[in-house]
Amino acid sequence: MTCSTVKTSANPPLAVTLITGLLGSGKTTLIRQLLKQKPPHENWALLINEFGEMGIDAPTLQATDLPIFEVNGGCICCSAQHQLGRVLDQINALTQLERLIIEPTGLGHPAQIIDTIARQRNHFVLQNSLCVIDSARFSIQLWQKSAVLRDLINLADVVILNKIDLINPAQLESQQQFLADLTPPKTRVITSRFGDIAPGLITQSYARPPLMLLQSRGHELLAPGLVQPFASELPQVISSVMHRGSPASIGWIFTPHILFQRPQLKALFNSPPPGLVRAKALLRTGKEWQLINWVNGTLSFEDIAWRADSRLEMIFESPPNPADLEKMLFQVLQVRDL
Ligand SMILES: Nc1nc2c(ncn2[C@@H]2O[C@H](COP(=O)(O)OP(=O)(O)OP(=O)(O)O)[C@@H](O)[C@H]2O)c(=O)[nH]1
Ligand SMILES: [Mg+2]
Repeated sequence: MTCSTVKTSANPPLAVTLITGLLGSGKTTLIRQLLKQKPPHENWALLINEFGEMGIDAPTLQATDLPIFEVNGGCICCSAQHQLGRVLDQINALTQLERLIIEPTGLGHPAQIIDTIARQRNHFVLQNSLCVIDSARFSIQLWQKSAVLRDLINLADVVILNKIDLINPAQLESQQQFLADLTPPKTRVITSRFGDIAPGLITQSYARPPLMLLQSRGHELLAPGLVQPFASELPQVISSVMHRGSPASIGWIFTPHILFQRPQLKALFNSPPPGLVRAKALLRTGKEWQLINWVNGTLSFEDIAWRADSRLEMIFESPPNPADLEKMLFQVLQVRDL
């Protein structure tokens, strides 16, 4: 698509769809499905926010002919909030857009994002917010333990129980019942496999309760200096960055000469490094590249049209020891010709 950079004040506010959910719940997968449903005459933009520095999600969406704005290395609800304002200004300068889809990090607190959009009410209007739940991980215990999850669900217009292929009908029924009993009642609770929701959901607007009591204090703001490059001992590393907070993230970008061996990768994630909560990567595993996801103990590989470099991002409960991780990674990679 082409978007000119001249805009008149007559344009109505741009409809925003916010896609929230805990780490690895299936937000990017849902966006890929939504893009398949996009009417050809409509122009959308994507704003993808990742906690880690490396930027794994945006390249997986880049095959689509859309403007994609990335904010990496922090959450747009807190540490990267100024970047959210700056990116919204850039998006506002584009004309002919009909929708903006925002994926915040799986660690983010959406209230601040909603507030930022509300402050720009002349330019943006939050049409709907969808919270994606990993039904294989959802439980009353998780609900009781995670104030962030409670807030995500409370703030959402639509709750999507995703990954229902991984649970049995009795578990699904009890989760649906639990969500149906919430106060105030959710307008819509739907189910999905790999984000396969019915078309049209994101064109609907929903009435929101005027006041909501949030329970999470959000997460810490990033102190300056918390995110820093570190000296990698691995071959062909272009960049290696660590965020020493809690949660913590660590990531590497390698030249395309590095080949990652699938059996060794599987072995690594079979006994994952202690405290690992999420990993994702775009890696050269043969002639081709693959998107690799590790969520909740499950490792998956998916072919992807990416050739630029190999990049790996891991999120930990607290800062890991980079040297220990690099020892593990050294067993997995080989230097090869292109
Ligand atoms: N079995 C199953 N796996 C799913 C489903 N939806 C998504 N996944 C997988 O879950 C993993 C994480 O999906 P993503 O879409 O990257 O999740 P995310 O919420 O964007 O992750 P973050 O951005 O890291 O928070 C991927 O391996 C997906 O293929 C589903 O309905 N069933
Ligand atoms: Mg994602």
